[in-house]
Amino acid sequence: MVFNKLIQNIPDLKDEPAVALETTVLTHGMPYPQNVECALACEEEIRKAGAKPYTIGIIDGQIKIGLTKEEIEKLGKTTDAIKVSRKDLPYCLEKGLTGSTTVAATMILASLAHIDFFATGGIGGVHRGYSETLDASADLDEFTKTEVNVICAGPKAILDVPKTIEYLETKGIPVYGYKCSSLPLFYTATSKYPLDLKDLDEDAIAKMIYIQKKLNLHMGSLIVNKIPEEYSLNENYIEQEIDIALEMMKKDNIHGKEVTPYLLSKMLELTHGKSLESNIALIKNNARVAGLIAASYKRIKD
Ligand code: PSU
Ligand code: MN
Repeated sequence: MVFNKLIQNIPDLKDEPAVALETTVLTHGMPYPQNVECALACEEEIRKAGAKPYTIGIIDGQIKIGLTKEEIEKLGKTTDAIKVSRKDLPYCLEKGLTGSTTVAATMILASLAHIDFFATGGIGGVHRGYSETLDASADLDEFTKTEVNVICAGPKAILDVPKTIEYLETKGIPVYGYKCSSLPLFYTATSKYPLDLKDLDEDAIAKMIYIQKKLNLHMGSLIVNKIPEEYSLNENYIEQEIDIALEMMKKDNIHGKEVTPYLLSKMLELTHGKSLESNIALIKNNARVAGLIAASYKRIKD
């Protein structure tokens, strides 16, 4: 039947120190060619840390766990890949389309391959103006449904950070601070938001994730890793630019799945590429830490 064909290429990676990477950041989060360079550099960081990278996407309706270099290059160049989140997966697969997967969709596909770790830049969260728009990313709820542990640089400052934190708390999603005691805010390394689960190294996090599994918590976790100090941007400066981007978004009447890509590209323009430089540095750093945690986890399990 058709469905078996869809999943026949999904490997079983439960015994490997595997780390997944998403592709929406490749197609909708960064311009070409920096997007492709960044994707390949992340794979290399994971390898150097002693783990194995698997970049995930959908090519012509086929789920790919571990895109080849050529496929990454092709996806990074194309302008017609659709942004695939949880709700879009069946549509993209049935129609035979090419799609890049968001954090939520990548978690779902990674878990089919029994990949426990996944590195990205920033996850989606509760957007500013939530009380009017009800816009909160499907990424957040995914942690309550899918057992994958996501390493990121904290919620992006374009979001409503206190509401995003409260949401994670409400849903009981662990937020582990990798060598940090305050919540990193994507472009900035520190913040006024203290972490409960703080100052942890890769071995401590790997052990906690192992316990999470043994307790049958049936959920994912968020591991927050701060942007390298030299790429950290000034918080007031970023805030100022975000306000401008949000104003433009209102004027341009942007809604739904367009919101995040729109804001990311406006931030790139407004910061004259500085946000991109920081974005690349932090993703690579997350890939490295994800590799360290995956390698440590494998040692604990064995
Ligand atoms: N944050 C970034 N870069 C990105 C994204 C988020 O800094 O590219 C992407 C991720 O793929 C994330 C998605 O899963 O945006 C969230 O989109 P939405 O808010 O529409 O759920
Ligand atoms: Mn949204």
